[in-house]
Amino acid sequence: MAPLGNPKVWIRYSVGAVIVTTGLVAASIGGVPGAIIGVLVSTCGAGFLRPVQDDLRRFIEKLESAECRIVLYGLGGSGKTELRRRFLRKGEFVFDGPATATADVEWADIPTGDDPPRNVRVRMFDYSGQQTSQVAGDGSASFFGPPGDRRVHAIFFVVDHFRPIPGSDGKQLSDEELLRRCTAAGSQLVEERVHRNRRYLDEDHLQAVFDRCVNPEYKTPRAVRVLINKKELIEAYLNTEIPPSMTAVDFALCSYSDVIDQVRKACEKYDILDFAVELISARDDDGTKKILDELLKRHFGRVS
Ligand SMILES: Nc1nc2c(ncn2[C@@H]2O[C@H](COP(=O)(O)OP(=O)(O)OP(=O)(O)O)[C@@H](O)[C@H]2O)c(=O)[nH]1
Ligand SMILES: [Mg+2]
Repeated sequence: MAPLGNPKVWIRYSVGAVIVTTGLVAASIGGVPGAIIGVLVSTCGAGFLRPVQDDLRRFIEKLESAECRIVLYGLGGSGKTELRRRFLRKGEFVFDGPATATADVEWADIPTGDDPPRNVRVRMFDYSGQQTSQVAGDGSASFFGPPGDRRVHAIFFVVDHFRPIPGSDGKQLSDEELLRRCTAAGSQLVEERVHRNRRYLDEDHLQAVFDRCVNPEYKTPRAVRVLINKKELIEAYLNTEIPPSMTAVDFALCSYSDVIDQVRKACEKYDILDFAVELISARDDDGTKKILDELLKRHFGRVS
C-alpha cells in the first residue's frame, strides 16, 4: 500500500503530532519546569514524525514516477538484448551481436498517450543468460530496489526454439544455415532447445525471479509477459513440412504450455492481473512496439 494510504502510517503521524503539540503547549504555559518537560515530550513526539520525510519522498516519487522498470529474463541466446534494443527503439537489428557480458540497464523515453503528450522513462534490465544469479541472486540492487522496496513494474520472460550455433569461423550461422541444420536433425535440435528453456524457467528459477521483483506494498510488478521470440524462424521451420502440421502460434504455445501455466500460477499467487503470452520476432521487429505501447498505456497512461 502507498505510504499515505496506509492507516498505520497515519496513526503514527497522529500520535507524533499529538505528543509534539502537548509538549509545545506544556512548554508555553508551564514556566521553566514546563518548558523543560515540554521540550522533552516534543522531542519524543518528533521521533514518531521522523519517518514522515521518507514516506513523503517515496509517495511523491511514486506520483511522479513516469518510470517503468522491466526485467528481461531468459536463457543465453534467446534474444533478450535484441529485444531490449527493439523495445527501447534503439539502433538496427544486430545479428551476431556478442553475448551480454555483465548485467546492464538501458533506458529510453517512450511517448505514451497524446492527451497530454508525455514520455515514460523505460528502464530495462538485461543480463547474460548464462548467469541466473544476476537476476535471482544479489546483482543490481539499484535496479530492483532493496528487499522491502522492490521497484520492478514488469517481468518479460523470453524463450525461443533455436539456439544460435557458431560456424567454423566462430561467427553464428546465418538464419538459413541454422534452419538447414535444425531441419536436418529432425526435431532433435529444436526439442533440445525447448527443453533447456523449460529448465531455465522451472519452478525454482521462476520463484527466485518473482522473489526478487515482487513488492506487495506497491502491488508490483503490474504486468508479466512470456515472450516466445524468433517467430519468423518458427514459421520458416514449420514451412519445411509440406503441408505444415501446425500453425506457429500453436507450435509455440504447445512447446511452452508448462512454463506458461507456471508463470500464470505465480501471477495469481502475487495478484498480478496483467499476464499475457506473445509470439514475437526481434529480428523482424514483429510485435515489440505493440507490447510496450499497450503496457505503458495500461499502467502509465494518464490518470484522470
Ligand atoms: N532469427 C532471429 N534471430 C534472433 C532473434 N532475436 C535474436 N536473435 C539472434 O539470436 C542471437 C542471440 O540474441 P541475443 O539478443 O544476443 O540473446 P541474449 O538473450 O541477449 O543472450 P545472452 O546475452 O547470452 O544472454 C543473436 O545472434 C541474435 O541476433 C529473432 O527474433 N530472430
Ligand atoms: Mg544479451
